[in-house]
Amino acid sequence: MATVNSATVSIPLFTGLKAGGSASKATSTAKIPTAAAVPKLAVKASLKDVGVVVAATAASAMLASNAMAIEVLLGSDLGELVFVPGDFSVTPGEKIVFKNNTAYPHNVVFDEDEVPAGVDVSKISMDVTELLNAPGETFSVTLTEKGTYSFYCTPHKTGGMEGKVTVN
Ligand SMILES: [Cu+2]
Repeated sequence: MATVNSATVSIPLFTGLKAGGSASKATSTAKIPTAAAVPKLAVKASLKDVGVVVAATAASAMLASNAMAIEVLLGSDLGELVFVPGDFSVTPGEKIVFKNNTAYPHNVVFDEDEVPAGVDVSKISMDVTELLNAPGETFSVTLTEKGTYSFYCTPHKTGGMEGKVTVN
């Protein structure tokens, strides 16, 4: 079972929300009487929050329905040079699927100084000269040795594109 230590994928307690329908319904009923600039802004903000909740719920449902794999995005939806999530846990043998999202090319290389003793990073890393260039392109790896592993993206390491996975 995948666990994600990132706040972005936690499910807020938001009962009564049905994905899809509610948001569009809210739009059609959001007719604000004239000279109501401030309430209009408030409606916009709450609609935005609804969108975030729907996205978070979908992500969690996806992880829950696929207990033996976790997906890690390369590049955030906003184009930031990060792994999403950047710090997570898996069980031994669970598949980790790194997927190109934004701001590619990316790759995934494990740090030989920050893996459990005896792990050969060349067997779990992409070649440092190899890059994922296309949207949605993936690199999958399965870790069996318990412990903490650090990894990074070669082109963006200096920009801070680093991540950590704990196998437990
Ligand atoms: Cu990168």
